[in-house]
Amino acid sequence: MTTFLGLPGLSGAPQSAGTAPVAGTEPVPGRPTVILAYPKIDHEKDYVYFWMPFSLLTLAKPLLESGLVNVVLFDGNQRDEQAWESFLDEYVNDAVCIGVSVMTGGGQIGHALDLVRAAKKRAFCPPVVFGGPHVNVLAEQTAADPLVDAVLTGPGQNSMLDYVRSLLGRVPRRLVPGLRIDDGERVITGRPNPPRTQNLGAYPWSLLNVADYIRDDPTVAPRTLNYVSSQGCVYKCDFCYEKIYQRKYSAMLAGPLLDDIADLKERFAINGVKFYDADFFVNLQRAMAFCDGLIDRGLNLRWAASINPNDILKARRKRLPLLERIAESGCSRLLMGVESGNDRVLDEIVKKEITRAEILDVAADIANNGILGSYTFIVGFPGETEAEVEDTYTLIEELRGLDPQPETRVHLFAPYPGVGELWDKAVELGFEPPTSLEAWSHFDYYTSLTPWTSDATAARAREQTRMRLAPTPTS
Ligand code: B12
Repeated sequence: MTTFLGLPGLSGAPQSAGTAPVAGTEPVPGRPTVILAYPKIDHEKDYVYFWMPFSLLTLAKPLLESGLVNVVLFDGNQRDEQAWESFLDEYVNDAVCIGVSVMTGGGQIGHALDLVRAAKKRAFCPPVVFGGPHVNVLAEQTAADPLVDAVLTGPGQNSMLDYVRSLLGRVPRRLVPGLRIDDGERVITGRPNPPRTQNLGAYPWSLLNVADYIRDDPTVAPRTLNYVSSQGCVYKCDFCYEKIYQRKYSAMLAGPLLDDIADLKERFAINGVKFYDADFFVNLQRAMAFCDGLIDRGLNLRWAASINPNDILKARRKRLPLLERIAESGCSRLLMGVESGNDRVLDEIVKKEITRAEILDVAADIANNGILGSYTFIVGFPGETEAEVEDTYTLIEELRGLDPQPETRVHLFAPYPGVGELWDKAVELGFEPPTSLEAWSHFDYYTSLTPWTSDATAARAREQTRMRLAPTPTS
């Protein structure tokens, strides 16, 4: 039994996520309500974490700041279908719309459609608008689903408020960024919503019960909270969803980020932060300033984040003591997508802009600074040979010789919709993608094998995945 099944809300115990009236977000009488829903993700076996839905906190902020609407947030990872019914009882009649966030895979689309079906059974259901990573790659297909009234492509903090304004008759629909409405008879589109994001940080935490998201993370600290401080990525890895940001990158400055972290520490007594930025270290000056700030302010936190190996090489070229400062400031773990141990695959297929030798060098540097490296790999790329896969496993073996011994995680290549040449290649080689939103709801990255990936390959990848064990559930 994993921890998330034992959480309040899923066991039927009363709890407050999203419903308690809280400072700064109390509903103002007379204002319409925007319902934001983060559907449940069916976690892979033994994965005990889910985290605060920054996808929706990011949207909620400009909505609340506008003073136009009340916002309520439902997290399906915390609360079950029965709780959704009660939530609808309380809010749906005053709602101007329901905003739903979806990523591809993990069963989230299926759970999203279940939430919407329940809402549409009501005597009154406002328009349902979908957004999120899946929409950002398959907007047209998502908008065509009969349960979906509209989609908003791109950063929601730049579009959701205008969509709400359009529903309130204050903005014409053609001016809503990223809007697409397809009712089966006609299609209405808004203006483009560029991938540049911004407006991050100082989120309306009180829409959630933050305490419910604090985790005992053995690789970080006993009271760890997640955080997202940037969006986008500047690298070109060909399999990655982040390419939809067209290598545009927006990040909070170190000062406001430190203010936010200090505030969370003060309010919720956290002692660890796990950053879920695609790459926390794109801007090296920001990263160094963040580390300095943690030390100068005496925040005494442990933290973890993702890094691209090229960030470390770049820091060396600039003679910045990046890893030293990261370690000194309390970073306990760095997550790095290594992808392959073969130079042809790294160069031609992944476009990782790094060699096997450089990876080994960078990983040794991370270990020498006492930081736990957590390295992820992908096997089963289209066109990858057995010998090339073997190189990945020998690299894993070499990395395991480091002290502290790194975590290693081997993923099977899964084509992500619309991303890069690898998607086209996979389709060419016989991968049959789902053709509707409903069909995507059954798609699971961990079991949907590409035609050229054997069960033996999948079993070996599982066997070579070695992560520090998650804590035992206490309740
Ligand atoms: C945290 C996280 C998770 C958490 C879940 C989140 C949670 N709250 O518990 C966990 C760890 C469970 C998770 C799981 C998975 N994840 Co995940 N995850 C992330 C991560 C690292 C951060 C998400 C986040 O908070 N981002 C910050 C917010 C602000 O950005 P955002 O979500 O994109 O939201 C913006 C827009 O998309 C849009 N938007 C979002 N929702 C909505 C809703 C509306 C109405 C509107 C208008 C707009 C809108 O506006 C937002 C603000 O700009 C992202 C990568 C990343 N850095 O974003 C991957 C990512 C979302 N995950 C991804 C995937 C595929 C998965 C998995 C399904 C598979 C996998 N291999 O990891 C698994 C689930 C599998 C399983 N069975 O366990 C992909 C999604 C790709 C896609 N095409 O959908 C991403 C992008 C990673 C990647 N680079 O490939 N994930």
